[in-house]
Amino acid sequence: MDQSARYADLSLKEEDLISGGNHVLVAYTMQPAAGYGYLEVAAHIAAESSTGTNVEVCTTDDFTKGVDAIVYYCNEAEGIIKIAYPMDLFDRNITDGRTMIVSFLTLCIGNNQGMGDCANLQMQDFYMPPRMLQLFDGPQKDISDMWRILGRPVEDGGYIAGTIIKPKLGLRPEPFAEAAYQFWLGGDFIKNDEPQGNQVFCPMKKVIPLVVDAMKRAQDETGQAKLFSANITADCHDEMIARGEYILEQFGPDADKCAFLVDGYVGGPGMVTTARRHFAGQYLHYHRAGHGAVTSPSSKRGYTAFVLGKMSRLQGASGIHVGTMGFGKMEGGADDRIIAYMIERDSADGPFFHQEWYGMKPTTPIISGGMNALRLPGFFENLGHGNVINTSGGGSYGHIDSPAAGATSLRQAYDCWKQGADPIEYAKEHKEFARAFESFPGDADRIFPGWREKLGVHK
Ligand code: CAP
Ligand code: MG
Repeated sequence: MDQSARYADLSLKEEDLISGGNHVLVAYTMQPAAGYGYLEVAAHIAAESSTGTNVEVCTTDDFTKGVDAIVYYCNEAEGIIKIAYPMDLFDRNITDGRTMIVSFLTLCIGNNQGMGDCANLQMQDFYMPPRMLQLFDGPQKDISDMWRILGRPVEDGGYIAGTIIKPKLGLRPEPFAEAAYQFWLGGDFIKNDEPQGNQVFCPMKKVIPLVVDAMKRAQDETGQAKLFSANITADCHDEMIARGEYILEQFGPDADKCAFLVDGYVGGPGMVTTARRHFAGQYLHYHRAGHGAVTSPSSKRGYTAFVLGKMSRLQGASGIHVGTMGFGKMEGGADDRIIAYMIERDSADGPFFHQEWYGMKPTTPIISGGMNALRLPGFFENLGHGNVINTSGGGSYGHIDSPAAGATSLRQAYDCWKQGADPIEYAKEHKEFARAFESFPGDADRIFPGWREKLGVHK
């Protein structure tokens, strides 16, 4: 049934919808199934995503039609449609009137993901009007809180050298804590790897006290504050609360130095908001493991990594993994810097919509995945700054001297870029950075051809 007469109005102007302030705008790539018209399917998507279904129903009244989602842009040649969703469609808390990402998802990326007349549909960008922004939690803590703890300027405080305890799983409490201590002798920030929690061979109630002790010893030895990001991911709300409360109790006077990690993609919005609201005083670290199922460039459904990042700021993530923009091991490219700019700036352009954030705190770009000291200078050059948290697991524990040397090499990579120095010349004066070349010879050969001769390394 062609519903375009009701659910499409291509005369609507985007600037009018934005100035009206009553609509969430969404841009999708869309391909209809064979045998269906482009506008027909777009209109059906708007119907299924708001007030309709695949047929007219007798219960629809005039008020209902007033909250129809409307296709206002539909370009088959580009494969792009844009839909305006009236703000009132979205669910609001009975507790405090605020809105929720799960409602945005269940409408805008819900039934429309499995319609028989639609071959694929992927959200590329969305625009939140000012009033809707006010109804999201947004971040409570941000990178400035980390810079403050590290004794740095709270603006432009610079690069936070981090790692992930590796191997991903398999360490028992004592070697786990030792790995943390060894990195903290050179680095700032350590996270649980995304699957680490309360495995039987590394119970949380055994390993966390040892991590706290390792942090204290590293702080005493270096005279520097250290940071940890503890994973509280769990299916059950009560379990998450129990984990978080236990961890805070163990960190005691250093509890402000402990962020909480949530595997936000697999855990979902409920889990993210549980952490955001119950532990509002902790930096909320959003790990996105699994997101590639929908965000991979090979996917034509769901939403993009850009959309995931933008949603995480609304949910209140203090920081989210944004990929390595082609410089690390995961999928992505240099243009992914647009994700970082959208979550860290107060005014930014997405692929389809400009977004003003009206002072909502920024979400830190967290850079992770195959990174090491050799790959970082190019990364910083592409992004244009180093106000990020970088977690280099292999890049730290794979350094041939020590995890601390690995950490120092990461920090030196930032310093090298910041100075605008030539990495080879810089390596001649900085041992740990130089030894990163020997630690990761494949990367060194690819990024710095001829490095052996220039650095006098002959084996
Ligand atoms: C990186 C990592 C990160 C992913 C996250 C891992 O380890 O800990 O979870 O890279 O990817 O488990 O692979 P390495 P993203 O530093 O040893 O690669 O940040 O793109 O979500
Ligand atoms: Mg990991």
